[in-house]
Amino acid sequence: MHRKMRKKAAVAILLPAFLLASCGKTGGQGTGGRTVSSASPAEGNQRTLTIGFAQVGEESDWRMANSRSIEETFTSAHGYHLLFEDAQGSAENQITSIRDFIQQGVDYIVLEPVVETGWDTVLEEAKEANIPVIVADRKIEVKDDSLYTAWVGSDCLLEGQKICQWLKLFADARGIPQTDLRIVNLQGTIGSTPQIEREKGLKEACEIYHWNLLAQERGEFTQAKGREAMAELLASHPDLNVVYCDNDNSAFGALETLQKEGRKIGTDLANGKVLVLSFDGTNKGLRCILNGTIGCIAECNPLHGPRIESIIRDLEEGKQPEKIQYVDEELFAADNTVPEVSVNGTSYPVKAVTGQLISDRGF
Ligand code: GZL
Repeated sequence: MHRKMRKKAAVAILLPAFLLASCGKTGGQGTGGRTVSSASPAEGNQRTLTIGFAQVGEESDWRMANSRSIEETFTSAHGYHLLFEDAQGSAENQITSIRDFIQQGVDYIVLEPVVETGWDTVLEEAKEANIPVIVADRKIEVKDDSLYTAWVGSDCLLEGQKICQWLKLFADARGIPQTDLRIVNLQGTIGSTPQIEREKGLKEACEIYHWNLLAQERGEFTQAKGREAMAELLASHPDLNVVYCDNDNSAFGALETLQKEGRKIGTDLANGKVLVLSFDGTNKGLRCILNGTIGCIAECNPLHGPRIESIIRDLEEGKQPEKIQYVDEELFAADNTVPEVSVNGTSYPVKAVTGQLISDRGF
């Protein structure tokens, strides 16, 4: 059964009748609204907090792990009533959900924005309703940054800079001239922070190392679009030898197409193999490094539930959380050909992927 259906079914079994009635209220037009945790008497003197969470969608393994982290954190046992809205990739749906949350008088709004722009008006409405907004994962661009209380997420520009440093050093180590790198980019959702910042990292490196960025196609962070985009790129640029994928799922799609078209995949560029690079570091992505089909992955950590809860707890205790909170992330490769990379004077170790490393990770 589809996850959303399964979750609704679970909610239908577990929720008292009065909450079932409210289930429909959390779903705006076309959004996958559901009440995930029912209100419950909070422990001690803590009041039950109602959290309105506007999620991007279900486009990738990363997103599913991110949603699980939110649902496992904001449970009724922890004193929360979580209203979970899945926007199915539409920022318009998220705006509708935020208005629903305001109408319901939630205690906090948590927004993981599809794209960076278009939030000023609806966040003004949340501010007028005195509802704090916490932004996570991707960033927002607003005229007045008092419209949100704090942001927590990844430095996607640093992710791009790290993986490009790895590529530069890897080519040097293998005796491949930098100008022999012929790169295509499978872009994530256009206008999203990871797409903007990972592209910036790539284009900076192309400028510095004189790489050839042959073309960019929209992979939309999904396996299906990654498959299609890779087919377009192979047709227009059969001489490509590096595929820079904005996330693991689009990389999985690219790998399917490359294999279907009979292209050799791996790190041996000197012998005509196509080198695939990616972001996220999901379990499946790391297994691709282990089997030699992805050369390097820059981690993008999705486990934001506890980080968001820490911000909320600070606010409940009258403390002011840090406004911008970046999470620390790793760089993964098959071996130690490149033992570390340096970005803006800071060194980052490269982690060689093993079966143990994969089984020890949380997503
Ligand atoms: C990154 C996150 C991106 C992931 C993708 O912060 O927003 O969206 O890299 C996900 O896997 O779909």
